[in-house]
Amino acid sequence: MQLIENINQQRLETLVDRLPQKEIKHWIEENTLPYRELMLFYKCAMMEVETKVKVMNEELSLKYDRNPIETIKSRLKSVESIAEKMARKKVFPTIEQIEQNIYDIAGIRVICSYEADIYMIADALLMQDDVTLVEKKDYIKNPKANGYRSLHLIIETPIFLHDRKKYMKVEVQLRTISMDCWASLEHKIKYKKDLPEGIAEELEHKLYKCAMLCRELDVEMEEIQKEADVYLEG
Ligand code: 0O2
Repeated sequence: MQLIENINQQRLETLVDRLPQKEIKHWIEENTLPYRELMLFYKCAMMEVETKVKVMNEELSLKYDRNPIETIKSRLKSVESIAEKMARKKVFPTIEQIEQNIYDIAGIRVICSYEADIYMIADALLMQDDVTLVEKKDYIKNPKANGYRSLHLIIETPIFLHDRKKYMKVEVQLRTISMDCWASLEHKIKYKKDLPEGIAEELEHKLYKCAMLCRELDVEMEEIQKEADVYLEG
């Protein structure tokens, strides 16, 4: 930190252009204490949001007699992944710049039963008066070219420290079981070494077809649930 603060802004800009991921990781390691404190704040924010989602699930499962949420997973972004993103986005290596530019350090993944549940949970979360929407990417209404579907929200929420309140950003990814299944497997396949060009394209095409099947499955299952609801309510 000291080292970075002693460098003037202009030098820093030239430096950061050349800063490879390895050096950013080294900077993080040299600034262990402020970095660890920042990570602790993100961990607290993650816990806050996870609790909010769990509370909603409890309440909604009583109301609808079924759990709209299947699983909640949370993770703090790894040092390697933060360093890679900082290098890619040319973020200056300071604690403030990390906070201002990297939005997905604290991440919650909410796996819902149906697509309708995703929007119900997202709306309910955004209605809470200590939650502010920073960014929304709806890859369900607008899937990515490879077939990836999920609703991504970046929200800001306060954490209450012993002497102050601090606002932190948390990424919330909401998806159905089949969207999650596809994304997990696609991630594993995609990051499995370099594939020859022709093969890579062929696999991408097959993965896209699987994404469409997952979409069909979501629609069908939701229809079946609706049919069952008619009998259960009646
Ligand atoms: P991890 O380990 O999950 O954190 P950028 O990261 O700069 O490209 P941004 O805005 O962060 O941009 O990206 P976006 O579109 O909001 O998506 C980021 C995260 O969504 C990824 O995190 C994945 O978790 C997930 N994601 C997005 N696209 C895909 C996809 O095509 N396939 C799969 N399997 N997951 C996807 P990270 O940062 O990659 O890693």
